[in-house]
Amino acid sequence: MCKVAIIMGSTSDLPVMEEAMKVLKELGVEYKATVVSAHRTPDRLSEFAKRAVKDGFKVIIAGAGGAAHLPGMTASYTPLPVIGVPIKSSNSIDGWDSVLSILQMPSGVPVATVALDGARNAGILAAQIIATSDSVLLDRIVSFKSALKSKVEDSTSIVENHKTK
Ligand code: RP5
Repeated sequence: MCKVAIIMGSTSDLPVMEEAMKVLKELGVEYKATVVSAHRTPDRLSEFAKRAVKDGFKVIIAGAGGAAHLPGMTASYTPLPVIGVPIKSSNSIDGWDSVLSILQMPSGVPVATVALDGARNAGILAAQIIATSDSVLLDRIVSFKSALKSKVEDSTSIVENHKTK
């Protein structure tokens, strides 16, 4: 059963949201992805969000651009944690509209908002949430973080030995 649902407002969001899929695959976490538009398919949104627990999901990643109401409205329907990905879309004013729409939720209805186009972090955060009750996945996350650390440590000599022209 897929524990992570990835929803996005439009197929045009896919190039950004694919980064969440890639990292979840890297970490061995199965996901189910689909398009749900808050404004254009509101019934589909409420149906999806209301049955998400029954469908076995543990966390939802929702990405949208412009007047991005998908993550917040999803969070209003479900007790599951929702991670919001603001997207710099074709109808966006530099992405700020999307960032603020997703970030500025009213008290009581949180959406864990990642950076603009930050779908990779959304995938990592979703995996970390699942890993709180999955020790095998937790070990994978520890290795993943350790690889990040090694990459930085291995790169320090580039700066330390750099000679300006
Ligand atoms: C939002 O409007 C979608 O999430 C997308 O980011 C943006 C543009 O959608 P399309 O016009 O490309 O379908 O609702």
